[in-house]
This record gives sequence, C-alpha cells and structure tokens, in this order.
Amino acid sequence: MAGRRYDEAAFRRSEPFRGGETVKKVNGVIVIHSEEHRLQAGRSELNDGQLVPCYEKPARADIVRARIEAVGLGPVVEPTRHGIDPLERVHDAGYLGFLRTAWDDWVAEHGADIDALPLNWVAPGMSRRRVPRSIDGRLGFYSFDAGTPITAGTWRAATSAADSALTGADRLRAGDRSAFALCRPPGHHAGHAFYGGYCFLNNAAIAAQSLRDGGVARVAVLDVDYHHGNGTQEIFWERGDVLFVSIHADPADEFPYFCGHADESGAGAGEGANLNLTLPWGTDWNGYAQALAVAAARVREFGADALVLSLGADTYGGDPISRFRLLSEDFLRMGAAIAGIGLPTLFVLEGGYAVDDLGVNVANVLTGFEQI
Ligand code: B3N
Ligand code: ZN
Repeated sequence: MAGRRYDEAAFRRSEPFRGGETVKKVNGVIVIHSEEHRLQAGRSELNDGQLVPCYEKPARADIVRARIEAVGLGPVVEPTRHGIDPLERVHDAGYLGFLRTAWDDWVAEHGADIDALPLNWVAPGMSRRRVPRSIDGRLGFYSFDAGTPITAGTWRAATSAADSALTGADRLRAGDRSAFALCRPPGHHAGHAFYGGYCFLNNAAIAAQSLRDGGVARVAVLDVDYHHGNGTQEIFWERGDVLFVSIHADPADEFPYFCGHADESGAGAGEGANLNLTLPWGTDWNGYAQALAVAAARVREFGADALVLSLGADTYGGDPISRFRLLSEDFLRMGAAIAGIGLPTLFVLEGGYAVDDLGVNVANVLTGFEQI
C-alpha cells in the first residue's frame, strides 16, 4: 500500500466528532468483538492501599461498541475461534495452563465470594526454579501486581479477546486495509509467562505473531496507550522481525515502573527493534504529536509490511488514572497520523478509563484513520 501522509489542512476541513452531535457516517472498518468480554468483571483491585472497584470494567467495551455503531464504523462481527495453538506461539504453556484453571483452584482454597488476587511475589535472591503447588504461590509466581483480579470468567473473556485480535489479523492477511479488535480484557502488559495491569493474554502480540506465521515478513507494533506495553516489549525483545515502538508516560513516575525506559532497545537479533518514547506528565497534543512523528518514522524505516496498533485512550485529559492532556479531537489527529504511515493496520483496544468519553475517543482514532 502506498504511504499516505497526514495532511493537517485536510484534517482541519473534517468534522471532529465530540459526542451528542449528529454524527456523519464514515467508511467502515471491520470491528471484531465478543460479548464474552463481560465475563471478566472483577469486583476490586488493590489501589492506594485499599480494595477499590475495578477501573477495567465491562462498560468500557459497551460504550466503545455503541459509539462505533453510532458513527457507522462497523460492521461488528464475532471473532472466529482459533484454539490454543496461536496463544502458545506467544505465551508459555505452563502459564496458559495456570490461567485456565486458576479460578477453580482459587475457589477450592478460598471460595467464590472474593476474586483471586496475589499477595506474595518473588524477590531477587529467591528461587523461580519451581512453580509453587499452592494457588496463592502460583498467583504470585505468574503476576506482577495486585490490580488484576482473576474471576470465574477470566479465561473465557481473555481467550475471546485474543480470538478477536486473531480474527483481525486474518482480515489484514486477506487484504483489508484496517480492522479493529475491540478487546476486553486488554493485553499489552501480559508477557510470555505473566499477567498484570488488567491484562492476561497479550492480544496485540498474539495478532502480530499470527501475521508473521501467516507469511507477513516484517510486523511493527506501535503502542499509543498511556502506559508502557511491557508485556509486548518482553515478548519481542530478542526479535528482529517484529518492531516494538511505545509512546508512554515516563516509568520513573508511572505504572509499570520497572520497564519502558528510553534506553531499552532490545537484545540479540532484536537489538534496535525496540523503541521507547517517554513523555512527562501533562503532555498535550503538541508534545504527543512530536513523539508520534518519531514513532511513525521508525516504523517506516523498519520496512514493516503490517502494523498492529495497541490503542489505549488513557492519554485523554479526562482519564481518572492518567496524567496526559489529549482532547477528544486530538484522537482524530492521532488516527490520521497513523494512516499516514501507510500500512495495513490492525487496531487492538488496550486501556482508557474515562468511560463516558471512551467511545468518542476510540471512534475518533478510527475515523481519523479512515478519512485519510
Ligand atoms: O497506576 C495506577 C493508578 C493511578 C492513579 C489512580 N488514581 C488517581 C485513582 C488509580 C490507579 N494503578 C496501577 C494499575 C494501573 C494499570 C494500568 C492499566 C493500563 O491502562 N494499561 O495500559
Ligand atoms: Zn494504559
């Protein structure tokens, strides 16, 4: 596909969608979504020393879907089941086995009245050589935070989200210019053998690997979520065939804290195929657009044949857990800039917790993309 560059003048002639107004129908981007997302409905996460209601909740996907349909960005289709094999291309088989039975194992020990959260983690000098037998030990072994409850429906919701991303990858391979995997739970914090940050299976990484396995030679993953995609970075750290670029809040100040610094560039065959662009609290569109231009240039230079876009909208100024200052209309600009990279693009939903505005912000990215 020929590269189409972002044209600010053309963008200014288009109408920003802000919600409430009459919406203009735009060209469709296929949206893949499963109602099974609502099976992941955690009751509480540990935050500021207290158990508080989960920020990552079913209403997030519902409002995105509603807005997509209101602006005519569909059709919305169900994912195709892909089974365990494409998950094992990215995740450790032991980790997947743990995740599949974790809820039942937790209930056998603690009952079903509370969600499964870890309490103990391994520190330097302790051993990771043996996977604990106890469910409490295994929760700590395979996780990195206490904000990501495992519930009765976690496995089914997470595998449905991965299936959405895989179905989107299939569409790109079939020749579509774009697809949107409306995933819940999100994925970019989940690594080869760990969960955290509301993520269990790394939907974007699973889709990127599926594109590679389907014959796409070079794949780029661009992560525009407010938080660093530490799981995606870890999965592709030593890979020269998958570029990972992430624009995010400086981990010196923000979750996930221990990963995402600017000097992390990959290793082995992957040396140079990892780029972290860190931004300070308070970043608005001016600062963000500069980083996005650097990211887009790196993706073009890499010579990617397809782009997987980890789409978090928690860069929004109204987000309750984040500290950037993007406006709803800036997400149109973001979509247009992504279109300017000129690659078949699979959008995969990640974070974004300002639920009332999340639908507008996510749909604006897709609209901005489709209008270029
Ligand atoms: O970072 C937080 C957090 C920060 C501020 C909060 N306020 C002001 C109420 C609440 C929580 N929590 C740690 C878990 C963050 C997970 C982020 C998941 C995500 O969106 N990844 O992209
Ligand atoms: Zn995020």
